[in-house]
Order: sequence, then structure tokens, then C-alpha cells
Amino acid sequence: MSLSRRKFLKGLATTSAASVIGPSLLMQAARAAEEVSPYASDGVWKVSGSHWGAFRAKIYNGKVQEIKPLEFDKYPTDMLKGIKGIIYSPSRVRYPMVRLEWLKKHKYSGDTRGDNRFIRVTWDEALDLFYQELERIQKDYGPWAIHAGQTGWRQTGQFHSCGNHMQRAVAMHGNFIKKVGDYSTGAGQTILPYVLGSTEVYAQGTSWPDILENSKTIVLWANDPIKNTQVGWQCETHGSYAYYEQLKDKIAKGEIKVISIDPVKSKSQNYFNCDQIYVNPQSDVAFMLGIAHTLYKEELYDKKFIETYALGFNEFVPYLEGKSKDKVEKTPEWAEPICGVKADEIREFARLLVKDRTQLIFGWAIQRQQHGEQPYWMGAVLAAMIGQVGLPGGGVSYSHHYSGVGIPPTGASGPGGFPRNVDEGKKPKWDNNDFKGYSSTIPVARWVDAILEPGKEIRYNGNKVILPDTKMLVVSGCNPWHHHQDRNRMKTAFQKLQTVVTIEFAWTATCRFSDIVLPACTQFERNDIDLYGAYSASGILAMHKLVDPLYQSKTDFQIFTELCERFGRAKEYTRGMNEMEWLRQLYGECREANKANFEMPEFDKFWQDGVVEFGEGKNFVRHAAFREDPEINPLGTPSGFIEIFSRKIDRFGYEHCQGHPMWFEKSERSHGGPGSGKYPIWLQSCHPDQRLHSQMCESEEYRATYTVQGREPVYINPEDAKERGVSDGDIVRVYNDRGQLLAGAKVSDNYPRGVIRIHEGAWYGPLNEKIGAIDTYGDPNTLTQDIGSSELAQATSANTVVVEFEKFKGEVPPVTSFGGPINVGESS
Ligand SMILES: Nc1nc2c(c(=O)[nH]1)N[C@H]1C(S)=C(S)[C@@H](COP(=O)(O)OP(=O)(O)OC[C@H]3O[C@@H](n4cnc5c(=O)[nH]c(N)nc54)[C@H](O)[C@@H]3O)O[C@H]1N2
Ligand SMILES: Nc1nc2c(c(=O)[nH]1)N[C@H]1C(S)=C(S)[C@@H](COP(=O)(O)OP(=O)(O)OC[C@H]3O[C@@H](n4cnc5c(=O)[nH]c(N)nc54)[C@H](O)[C@@H]3O)O[C@H]1N2
Ligand SMILES: [Mo]
Repeated sequence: MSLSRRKFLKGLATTSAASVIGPSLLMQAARAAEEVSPYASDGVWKVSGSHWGAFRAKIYNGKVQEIKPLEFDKYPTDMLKGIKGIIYSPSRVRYPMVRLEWLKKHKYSGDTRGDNRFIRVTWDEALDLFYQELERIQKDYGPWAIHAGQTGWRQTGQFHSCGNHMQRAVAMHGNFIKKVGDYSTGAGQTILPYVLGSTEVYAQGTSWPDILENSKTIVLWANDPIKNTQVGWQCETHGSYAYYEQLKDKIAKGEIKVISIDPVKSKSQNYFNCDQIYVNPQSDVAFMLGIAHTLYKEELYDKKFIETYALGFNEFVPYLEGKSKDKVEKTPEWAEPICGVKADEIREFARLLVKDRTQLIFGWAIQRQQHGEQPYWMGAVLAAMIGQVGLPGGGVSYSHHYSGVGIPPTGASGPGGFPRNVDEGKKPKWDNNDFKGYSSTIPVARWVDAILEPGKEIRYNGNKVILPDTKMLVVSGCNPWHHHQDRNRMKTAFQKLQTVVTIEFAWTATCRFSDIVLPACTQFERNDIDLYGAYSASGILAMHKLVDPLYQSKTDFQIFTELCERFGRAKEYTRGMNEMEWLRQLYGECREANKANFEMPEFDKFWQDGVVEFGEGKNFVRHAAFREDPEINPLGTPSGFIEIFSRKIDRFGYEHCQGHPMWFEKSERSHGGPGSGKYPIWLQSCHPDQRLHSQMCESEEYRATYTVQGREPVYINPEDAKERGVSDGDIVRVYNDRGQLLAGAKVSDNYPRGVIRIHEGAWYGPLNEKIGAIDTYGDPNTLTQDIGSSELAQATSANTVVVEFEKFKGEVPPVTSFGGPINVGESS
């Protein structure tokens, strides 16, 4: 009998029932004193939760006055300080707005898009226009002309999850183009199912207690958990930080060695005070091949493990030895000039990896680059050669920096959400499934290609994709004018679009480049429920509405109900339930699903208390079942084994992703790589320490705690700065052939020569709508390259980019990113 992994996990959940602790009584006693009924609207503390953690908010005079972390959160993030500024931001979308030229001249496309001139209209006018445009596109073109597939980091709350609301409503009207994959792990989640049988990136990882107990060496490979677990996909618990504290202690005592492989001294490295192996940016695969060569030549690798658990080592070895096509032996000496690590140090590191129990833990930024599939595949090959996959504290992880992976999971079920699709048995108003030969689903990061080159055939993961001819875009719960690459290319593309509708609460650059903007309210202005701990399932949080929707904003639920009214489907959309009825239902279903293992109170009690806790979790070891018996518990790969060589990928015949992991030179690379003559500096656009992508950038007071002369910081090595006459606090111009931006210099030893960082999510603030206009605030995607990782994943390659910078001379233009549209009047 063969057990699937899912069944195996399910089995775990059931057997753990006996050891499960019911919801604790902590809430009632300890906090009764300050608990005031959440139903009261003023002068009270209310419980809610967010990507930044669970918190209590004090409401007074109809305003949120104070936010403090919930008592369970022992390691709250500083970012809680930014929440008030999201609600009361001068960049709030206040009213329904329509782009001036679009409205007055019915000029669909054109070069004034992005001039930020808008007219205020009534809700009815705005929704009528939205509806008319959906009708026009379905009638004149077809489902291939509308793209409503982009989604992203919508706020927490399962019911109001805004992408679902948008997609359900648009789907009830007609079919549309959707996406596959995401920006986070596009390359990783595509390659790893071929290699390890699951995406791995979104999988539960070995529990920290097991790692702390068993690992002797932990390699943080391109991984900054101290920075990146401040936020979570659902309401974050920050439970990982208790383990980080223990790890720090063990490092200090010499019990565990942690090595950060990173060009930068990361926040984690500084926190742990651990070792670092500096590698040149984008060169990790060369480094890894040097390591594999050593393990092979010195016969240090685990032959038995490879024989029992892996496939295709024999096809890979000739490449290592220089006996395959390229005739280059991948010695440490070969790797040294590429990766910048001395050959002897590579050998020493290889020996260390097999000395004792070693846990490899990868971050995601190294797969957000050209050929981003390769470092992940090669990571799995190294793990197979080390031979500890499936052992506690050994093997390879691709997820420990994310949303509390590694906190022992309780196995409880979280609440479901608002449905994303049309109800079963129902058809859209425009029941047209003729995509005219275009693909109805495209790789997420290739949507701008589609606008610019409709009809183009691209290769993707063994398939052909024909890029659809997009005319209309509907955006909700994501900010494409932050998340996508190459702003000036996007400007060119957006001039071709006829209609862009954005539903938002913050006047982002996406609003600026839209035609119709509908004001949504924030999560703090509606009631919801969500899981506390995305991977640990630590509890359920009541997300109490703190204040009424500001200005003319409405919940996404309300907005799309009113849109559906226009084609007589509102009742079907809402299923006849209002917000609180939905919450009761979702909670009730969750309670039912958990009945056997976890006691949950009635809804009213839960809503009053604010939290249900599921108690302690149970330790988990990734790949343990596979290690125990690979026949009974095979991996999800075609062979069931770790595939060092993939016959399937080999047969695709791709140039940039072949049968086994390989080193490929990048189209742009610093430290002597292509493009570095003219542009010697690598720009890394890592995830921000003090934001969630572009969210919270609008939070004025909080933003002021990190900006430099009002600009986004650019982190620069002291020597590089000196060479260019740049001092800490200066405004610098960063540029390449794709664009230019202004940012504020922060000179820091944490950065090596030839590397600068600007955090992603800095709000784009073009001086004007013209192609090439300088970005006044510092959005790194003004400079990044919009190319697919390879034919396999077609994922974003945001980190494959070189630039130059200089001290900015001349008159400094004001920052244009914030404060909303230029309001040029009202409709009537
Ligand atoms: N250069 C570079 N680019 C990157 C990355 C990088 O590393 N480097 N990282 C990539 C990654 S991993 C990711 S995940 C993406 C993130 O890209 P996004 O998910 O697009 O980023 P966010 O800034 O979180 O955008 C969410 C938007 O949704 C809005 N929103 C939130 N909640 C609601 C709601 O309830 N209703 C409505 N109507 N709107 C809401 C917010 O105001 C915000 O503008 O960026 C990618 N882009
Ligand atoms: N505070 C905060 N936390 C977040 C987010 C956020 O916006 N803010 N976003 C969340 C999301 S959506 C995601 S996808 C994850 C992102 O998680 P990741 O993609 O893992 O995070 P990054 O911060 O982009 O990069 C992590 C480290 O990779 C290193 N690095 C980059 N390129 C290379 C390379 O070529 N070689 C090596 N060896 N190292 C390299 C960087 O220097 C950095 O220290 O974070 C999540 N957590
Ligand atoms: Mo992400």
C-alpha cells in the first residue's frame, strides 16, 4: 500500500489528537480587567490581527489612538508602529476617481496615462463605467482581452480576502485571463516538484526544536529570517523568534555553527553574530558546483544515500568532471573567479558540510534571478550528496524564513474564505470560452510581455503559451506598479491598454496609471477572522472592525455586490448573507472541521474573547517518511526519488534549464560579469525591513523613521561611496539604460564593494508620465530587468540587474509618490 504525502500528514494530525491541549483559559482571567466589549465603539481596546501580528487597538473619539501587540506575541515587530499611518494616510483613496483624459475624451490609450489627473465621480457613475467596460470588452473582443489574474498580498482576513471578491464578481460576468505561479517563488515552485516532488517553498519544514537539538551546522543560504519573519501570510505569531533566541545562545556557546552565505551581512547575521561566506551576487551555482566537485573527488559524499534515494547522479558526474559537452571541470579553482570564494575555502566548506549533522536553509531571493531554477536544484543535489535528507536537523529546507515555518504545527484547520469562483452549476453572464487560440492562463510575470507582444508564443514548463492581447486590466489586492519589473517598459505597455480598473485603499502608482479607481476600505474598517500562524495554526483571531470606513470607501464585498447588482447577480454573489453572517458561517465550518481534535467555543464567545488557541504543536521532520521507506512513501517526482537528473526536463529541450543543474552566465552580473564594464554595481532589491512590500510606505510618520531627505534609502559600501564622492545622507542618482531614480545614501559596512540595496516596495514617484522620467522616491523596479528566469518557470528575474550611481547635483525635485491624485474637478 502506498501512502501519499497528504494522507501521511493527515494521519499525523489524527494521531496527535491525544496530546492536544484544548483552547486555554488564558484569555479570560488574565485580560478580563482591560477587556471591554468589542461591540462598544468608543474608548475601548479591540483585538485584531494583521500580516504584522495580532494586536489590540485603542479606539477613542472614533479614531484609532494606540496599537499594542497582543500578549501572546512575545516578539512583536516594530512595524506595528506603522499601522495607524495606513489608516490615516494622506495617500488614502478617498473617492471614486476616473482619469481625466479617459473620461472626457473617451481616449482609451495614450501617452497621458500616468499624469495623475483625475476627476471625482459618484459611486454610481464609477460602478456604471466599470460595468460598461466589462460589457464592452466581452462584447467587442472576448474573454482573452481581459486580465483579472494578478493577485498579491491582500490584507489578512479570510472573508474579505479582496482578490477573491474581485475574481468572483468578474467571473460571474464573464471569463478572463488568469495567472499561474507567483513573484515570491516562481522559479523554485516550478523546479522543485521535478526534483523533490513538491514545491517545498510552501511546505511545512522540520520543527525548530528538532533543528536546535540535532543540527551542528546550519547554513543560511541567501536567507534573512530575522528580517523576513516579521510578517506572515496570515496573522503572524512571531513564534519563530523564540527559537532564534535559543539558536543565538547555542552559537555563542559553540554548540551550533551557523554560516550565512550571502554577499551582504544580513540582519540575521548581525543578530546571530554568526559566520559569513561572502559570495559574489548571482554566482551561487558555481560555488555549489565547486563544493560538489570536492565532495565527489575526495569521496566524501554519501554513496549509499545516493543509491537508495536519488536518481541520475551518473548523468551529473560527467558535467562535474568536465567530460560532458562544455568540457569544463567544475573544480574549486574554476569556481573561485566566478563566485569570489577562494578554492581552499570552498574545499574546507565542503568538508564541513559532511562532518556532522548539517541543515541547509535557503531563502528565496536567489531564485528571483535569471536561471533561478538552478541554485534550488543544485541545493537539492548537495543535500543528496551530504545524505541527511529526512533526518531531524539535516537535509534541505526552502521555507524556514517564511510565515512561521518550523514552529511545531498544531494540525488544526483554519477558517475557509469567501469563494473565488462562480458557484457550481452557475454560468457567467457572458458564457464565452473562446480564447481565440490565446492561452487563458499565463505565467504570472509575463503579463506585460502579453500587452506588448500579443500572439507571441513562449515556452513554459513543458507547454506552449500564446500571450493574449490584453485590452482591459482589473487589479485588486496587489500593486503591479511596485511588484513588476522595469517601469519604463510598463509605461510603454500601459499606453496600449484601453481600460484599467483598480480597487485600492492607498493611492499607489498603480492607481496613478489606472482609469477607474474605486476606494476600498482597509482591514481595520471591517470585521473578519483569520488563522493566527499560517503554518503553525496556533489559533483563530477575531479581527474586529476598529473604525467605520473612512471617506467614501467601502469594503470590497460591498463594492462587488454593487457591481453584481448591475447585472442582476448580487444575491448570488453574496449568497444572501451579510458580513457578520458570513463570519458566523466560516467560523462554524471551521469549528465543525476541528471538532474531533480541538474544542472551539460558540461564535459569540469567540468574538467576545477575540482568540481561540489550539495549544502546543507537534514536532515534524521534513522528508522523514521518505527516508524511512522510499517505496512506501515515495516523493512526488516522476520516479519517486530525488531527481538529480530529470528525464522530463531534459526532454523539454530547453537551453537554459537542461537535464541536471548547471552554471549559466547571467545576462547582467556584477563582479566581472556581463554588463559590469559600464554598470559595475549589482542592485539587490530585497524585501524591506520596515514595510510589507509597498504596504506601509504610505504611513508618513513611520516612513520618516527610515527615509533619507525624504527618499528611500540606498545602502552603499563605504569605499564605493567614497570613490563617487557620496557621503551618508546625500541624495544619489542610480541609473542604467532602463531608467533612473533618486534615493538617499546610507553608507554601511554591511555591504560589500559592488553591491547596493534598495528595498522593494518603495513607492514609484515618476517626475512626470514621460518614458524615462526620473523616479523621485526610489523604486528599484525602475531599474530591474523584465525577463523570465528560463523557459521552465518564466519567473521574475528582479535580481539580475546592474547599475551605476552618482551624487545627485542640481535642483532636487520633490517626491511625487504620495498624497493621492491631482484632483481636477468633479463629474457633474
Ligand atoms: N524588484 C523586486 N520586485 C519584487 C520583489 C523583489 O524581491 N524585488 N518581490 C516580489 C514578491 S516576492 C512579491 S510577493 C511581490 C509583492 O507584490 P504585491 O503583493 O503586489 O505587493 P503589496 O505591496 O503587498 O501590494 C498589495 C496591494 O494591495 C492593496 N490591498 C491590500 N489589502 C487590500 C484589500 O483588502 N482590498 C483592496 N482593494 N486592496 C488591498 C494594498 O494597499 C497594496 O497596494 O513583489 C514582487 N516584486
Ligand atoms: N519584513 C518583511 N518580511 C517579508 C516581506 C516583506 O516585504 N517585509 N515579504 C515576504 C515575502 S512576500 C517574501 S517572498 C519573502 C522573501 O524572502 P527572500 O526572497 O528570501 O528575502 P530577501 O530579503 O529578498 O533576500 C534574502 C537574502 O538573500 C540574499 N541574496 C540575494 N541575492 C543573492 C545571491 O545571489 N546569492 C546569495 N548567496 N544571497 C543572495 C540577500 O542579500 C538577502 O540577505 O519575505 C517575506 N517576508
Ligand atoms: Mo513574495
